[in-house]
Amino acid sequence: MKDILTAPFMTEMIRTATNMYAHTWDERNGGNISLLLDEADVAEYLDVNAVVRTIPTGFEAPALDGKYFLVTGTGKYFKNVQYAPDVNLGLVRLTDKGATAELLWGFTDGGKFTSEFPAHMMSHAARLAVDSANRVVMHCHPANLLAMTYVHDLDERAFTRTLWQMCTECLVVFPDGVNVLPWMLCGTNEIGVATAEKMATARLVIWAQHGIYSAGKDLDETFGLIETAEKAAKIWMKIAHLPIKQTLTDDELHLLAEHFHVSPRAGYLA
Ligand code: 2HA
Ligand code: ZN
Repeated sequence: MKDILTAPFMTEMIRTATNMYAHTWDERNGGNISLLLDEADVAEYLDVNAVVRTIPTGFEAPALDGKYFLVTGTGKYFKNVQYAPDVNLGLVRLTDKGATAELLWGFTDGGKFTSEFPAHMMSHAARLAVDSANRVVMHCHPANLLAMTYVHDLDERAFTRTLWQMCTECLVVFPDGVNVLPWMLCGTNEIGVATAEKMATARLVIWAQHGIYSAGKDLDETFGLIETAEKAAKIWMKIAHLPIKQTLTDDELHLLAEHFHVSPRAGYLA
């Protein structure tokens, strides 16, 4: 059996959490990440029949039955992940239609997965239904996107168009745009269901006055989605109160879409 701390999925998870903290997106215990793993990859490092303990999830997600996830722990700080991965991360397998998580590694202080586990797992199921390559769900609290939710219209088309107009790259990176949830109580199955519904049509879902969810095929891509949207939000927060002389026009956005072979969300450009 190889040392799990040398597994590429582990080293990338640790690097990503560390980098998210460095970006100031994950103060204190803010934020959470879940990464879908293949059984064959896990089996190189762990005896998949050796269940350390079982943890009830409080929800059902039949589509994820038998699936393995590396996930951040509840109450754990991203800044500490690199120093004690076995305490701050856990590797679980869902069983019982998703109602039970079997812990195979980690959470060695008796801890468990993030309080946002329902939103993560339901989002995985929603994204896998539209794209079988989806592996990652990521949540964090980037300041400029959060700030925008206080002063910008929360209409999804309007919010998306503003972000697209702030940097040339945005439309190319997230042509599906951003979906927006109004403020809701976090850590519940209800916000999980609502987030997953929004994930069916976009890989970025804003939680107003709280943060953002992102989904993608790997940790880099999922991180990059947030990074790009947050950069656009930062520019908007710098300029929104100034007299605007010019912006990216819809014609220019169409030109970008054609050149980079992406399909902007239907109805979002004139
Ligand atoms: O886990 O970010 O939304 C800490 C959070 C809750
Ligand atoms: Zn949060």
